[in-house]
Amino acid sequence: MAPLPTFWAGVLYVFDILSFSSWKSSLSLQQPLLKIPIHHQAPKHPIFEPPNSPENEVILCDYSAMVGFEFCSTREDRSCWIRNYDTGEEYNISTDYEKYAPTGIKRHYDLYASEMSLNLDGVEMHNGQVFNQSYPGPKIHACWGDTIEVTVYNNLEKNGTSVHWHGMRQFNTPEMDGVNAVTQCAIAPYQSFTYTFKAQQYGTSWYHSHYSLQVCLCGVK
Ligand SMILES: [Cu+2]
Repeated sequence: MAPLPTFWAGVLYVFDILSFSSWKSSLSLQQPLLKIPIHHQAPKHPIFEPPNSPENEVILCDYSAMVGFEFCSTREDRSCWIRNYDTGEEYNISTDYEKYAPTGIKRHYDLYASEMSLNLDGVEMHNGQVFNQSYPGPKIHACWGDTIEVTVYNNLEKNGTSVHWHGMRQFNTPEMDGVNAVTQCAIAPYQSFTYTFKAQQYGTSWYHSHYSLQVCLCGVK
């Protein structure tokens, strides 16, 4: 069997964005979780520091749409996420997230699929496929219950593409599952498609192209 012809990199992780050299400036807007300084946050807004993360890698959540709810998670104990102290209602580690999730905010990201030279294992590959000129691609952060909106621009010269958000159930949004030929047509070269779905499940997962052998074009969310 022929080796994979190309590698795609990108990731939809729920954390930070790595440095992308020349792409850095244009992508800095893609850090919606970092743009508000902590000391400006009302205490009721959850502030989550991912384990072992750099000091500035802090995720700020916004549940202001949920009147009466306050943050009940602490650095030492994440079993409770948010709580309405008047009604006792909670979103916590025991909540069935297949059915219930908080209401957060919308977070937008842009992914640009393109080709570049990659040397991942000592062999130069001239037609590597990457997201945002980076391997792996940018992390995508969101808080539980946020709406994630990602516009994928296909700048691949000769390939269609689509992006699958691994680990997301896509309940009520099956058309956003990113499986070309099943839930959507491939995004044609130099066309774009915007995926919109709710972060119903929390945790860390990855995103990847679902077009033929492009599965290695991936990232973390
Ligand atoms: Cu997958």
